[in-house]
Amino acid sequence: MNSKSERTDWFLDARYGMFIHWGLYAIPARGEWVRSFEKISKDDYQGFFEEFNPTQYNPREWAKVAKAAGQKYVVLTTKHHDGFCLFDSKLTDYKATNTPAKRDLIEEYVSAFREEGLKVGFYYSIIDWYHEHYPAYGDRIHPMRENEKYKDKNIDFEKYLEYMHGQVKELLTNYGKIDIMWFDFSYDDMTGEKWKATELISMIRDIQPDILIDNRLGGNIKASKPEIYAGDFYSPEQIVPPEGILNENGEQIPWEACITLNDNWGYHAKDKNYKSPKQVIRTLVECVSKNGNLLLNVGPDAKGIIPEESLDILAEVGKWMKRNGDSIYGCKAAELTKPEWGRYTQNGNKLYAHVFDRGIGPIYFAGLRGKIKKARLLSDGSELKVQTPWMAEQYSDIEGGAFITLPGARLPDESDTVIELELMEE
Ligand code: FHN
Repeated sequence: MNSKSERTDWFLDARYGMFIHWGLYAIPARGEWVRSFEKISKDDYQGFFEEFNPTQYNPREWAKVAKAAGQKYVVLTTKHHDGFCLFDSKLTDYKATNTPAKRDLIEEYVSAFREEGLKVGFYYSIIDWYHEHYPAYGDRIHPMRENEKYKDKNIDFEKYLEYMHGQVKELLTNYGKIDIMWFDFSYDDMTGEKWKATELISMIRDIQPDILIDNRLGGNIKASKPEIYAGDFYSPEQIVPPEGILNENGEQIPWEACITLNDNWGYHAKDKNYKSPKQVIRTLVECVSKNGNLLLNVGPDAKGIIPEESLDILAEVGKWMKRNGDSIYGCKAAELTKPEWGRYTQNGNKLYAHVFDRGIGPIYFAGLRGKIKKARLLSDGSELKVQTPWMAEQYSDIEGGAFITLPGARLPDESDTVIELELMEE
C-alpha cells in the first residue's frame, strides 16, 4: 500500500473534479433533504421509488461534459441519506435495479467515466433514513424524528453497521479500481467508532489499498497523529478555507472544497440561483492558490439530465481551462504574498499570475525584480515584456518589484487573465 502522500499525488495534480448528487429526490425536485425537511414517511416516499425511471440517463454524456469542463475526477452518490441505492446491492431491495429503471446505474457510471479517462469516486452516506435499524425517533435529522410510531421501535444498530460495512465491501469489490471513497457524514455521537470506523477502514484498505478517503467518518485529520479513519483529505463544504488547511504540526494537508452550482446538491427545479462561470473560475483558482481542490456539484433531474444552466457554466469554465489549465493542474500555493490584482499559483519554476482586477497602468509583481526569465499570456502564449515603465520609474516605489504592461485598458479575460512567469533558476 502506498503512503498517504503517494496515494494523494494524482489528487493534488488533478485539482478539479465533478460531484454528482442524483437519486429518487430528483423526482420531487426540492433537493436531496426533502424527506427530512418535509418529514416524509417511508410510505409517502415509496411512490418515487415505484416511479423512478431515468429514461435519459446516459453517463457517457455526463463523462464527456466533465472532460470538456476540464474535470479530472468524479464522485457520484451511490446512496444518499434516503437510503436508496443506485447500485445493485445484494443486501437490500431498495435499489435502482428494482425500480422501473431496472439498471445498475453505478456500473454504467464507472465504465463511462473511466472510458473518458477520469478517476472515479463513490459518495456513500453512512446516514440511512430507510434502514429499519438506523436510529429515527429523537435523532436530529431523521425524517421520523418526531413520529411517535418510531418511539418504541426496537433497533439493533449493529445490524445497520453490518449492512453499511457490507455495502461498502460490495462497492469496492464489484466495480473494479475505485479512486475515492467519499463518506458523508458524522454528527453528534454518530462518529468514529460508532460507525466501527477502524474496522471499516481496515476492510477498505484490504480491498482497495490506494483509494482516497475523505475525513467525514470522524476523527481529527489535523492531529499530529490522526486516527486511521481520519481520512486522506479534509472536506470543507460551501466555503474555500480562508487560510488553506494545516495540521497541528503546521504542515499542509490535502483538502477539497465541495461547492454547489446553485444552492442545492440534489436537483431542485425552482433553484435558479446559479453562480457565474467567473465565480467558478475564481473559486477554483482560490482553492489551488491555497493548496486545495475544487469538487463542483451537478444535480441531474429525474430523467437523468444535467440542468442546462449547469451545462452552460461547466462549458464556459471548460473553455477557460482549455487555455489556462496549466495554471491549475499540478499547481499549488506560491510562497508570495497575495497580490492586490488577484492570486498566484505555482508549479516548479512556473509562477502563474491570475489577474482579476486590471487597475490602471502596469501590473506590479512585488519582490520579483530580476527573477523573471520570461513572461507569456498563458491563453495564447504571446510574449509579454517585463520592464519598468517611465511612470513607475519616476513616480512609484519599485523596490524589488517587477512590472508587466498588458496591452489595452481592459483585461483580455475579465474572469481571469493568466500570465505565465518563468522564474530564473535559483
Ligand atoms: O447532508 C449532505 C448533503 O446532502 C450533501 O451531500 C453534502 C455534500 O457534501 N454533504 C452533506 C451536508 O454536509
